[in-house]
Amino acid sequence: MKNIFKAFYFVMAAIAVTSCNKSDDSTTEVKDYSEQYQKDLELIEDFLQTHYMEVTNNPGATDDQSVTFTEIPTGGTQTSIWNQTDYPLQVRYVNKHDITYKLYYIQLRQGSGPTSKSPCNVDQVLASYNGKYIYTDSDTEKTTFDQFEESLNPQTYFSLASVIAGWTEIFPKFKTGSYASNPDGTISYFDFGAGVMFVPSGLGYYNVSTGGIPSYSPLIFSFKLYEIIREDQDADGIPSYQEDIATVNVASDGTETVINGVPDGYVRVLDEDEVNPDDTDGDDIPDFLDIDDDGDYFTTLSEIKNPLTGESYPYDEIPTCTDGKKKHLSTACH
Ligand SMILES: [Ca+2]
Ligand SMILES: [Ca+2]
Ligand SMILES: [Ca+2]
Ligand SMILES: [Ca+2]
Repeated sequence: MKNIFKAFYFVMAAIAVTSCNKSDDSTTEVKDYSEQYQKDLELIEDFLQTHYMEVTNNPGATDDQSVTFTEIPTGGTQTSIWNQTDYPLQVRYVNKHDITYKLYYIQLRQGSGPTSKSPCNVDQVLASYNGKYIYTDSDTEKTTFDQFEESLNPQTYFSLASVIAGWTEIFPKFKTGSYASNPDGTISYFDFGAGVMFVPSGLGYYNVSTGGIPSYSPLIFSFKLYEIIREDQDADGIPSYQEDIATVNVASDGTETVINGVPDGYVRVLDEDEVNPDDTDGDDIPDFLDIDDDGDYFTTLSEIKNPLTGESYPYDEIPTCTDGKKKHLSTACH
């Protein structure tokens, strides 16, 4: 039963990704991930060392927290992105394709406000963004970039479960802000999370050429997180972000440290030979895809139902068992 459900989920995910592909997509031979990553990292780090950035501060306007990149001219005194300290370069290490990716990103602003919240890595986001790819100019042999897409007034949400891995990994680091409707029907956004990510092609489109981006391009996305929609992938009444039960920290050498009981905004599907810290009953189906999280043969939906109202309890009010765990996460009661 559970395996059928799991297979169904993967089919759905595959359809979602495929349907996003544009008709001009083309694929080339799949190169060795490790070799390509070294090239991408070199290009990204050279970009960071040879360019500076400028950030617009214009609260409530469309260009607030927009960022531009410019090559430092010969003899120029501008401080490179690499060396500047106004917006420290941060790194998220990501284990994928048997390598540990160094995913550089910058928080222009994390995002704040009374209803501010972070998406988990399978929620939906409403975000404006500007996409560029980095390449070596064949004439000058210098590292440069081209813009391939810009979305300033987003109308549609993207599921972080079905976009490039760079987005899936970085958006949970940011929060929404607040917004207000204007008399003319437009919306002004304030205090939203805003950032930049520098994505190796292995966490981007890799061997696919799409939407004007050549295959094997490292990408730069600057983005603003305006709003999110919580997902409940397994429809068990508990939003996926509340089925995130462990923190996984990845060190630069790829070593993973797990802190159980502390959510980190990321849930994962892992291979069957790997222990998944976000899988309570250890049946290889992580909680966010498991309709019976504790494996006691009572569905989570039935275990979190308030017998008086017939409705699901809000997460904080789900009763606990004698072992101190919430009902749907303990085989001690149901
Ligand atoms: Ca759920
Ligand atoms: Ca499970
Ligand atoms: Ca579940
Ligand atoms: Ca159960």
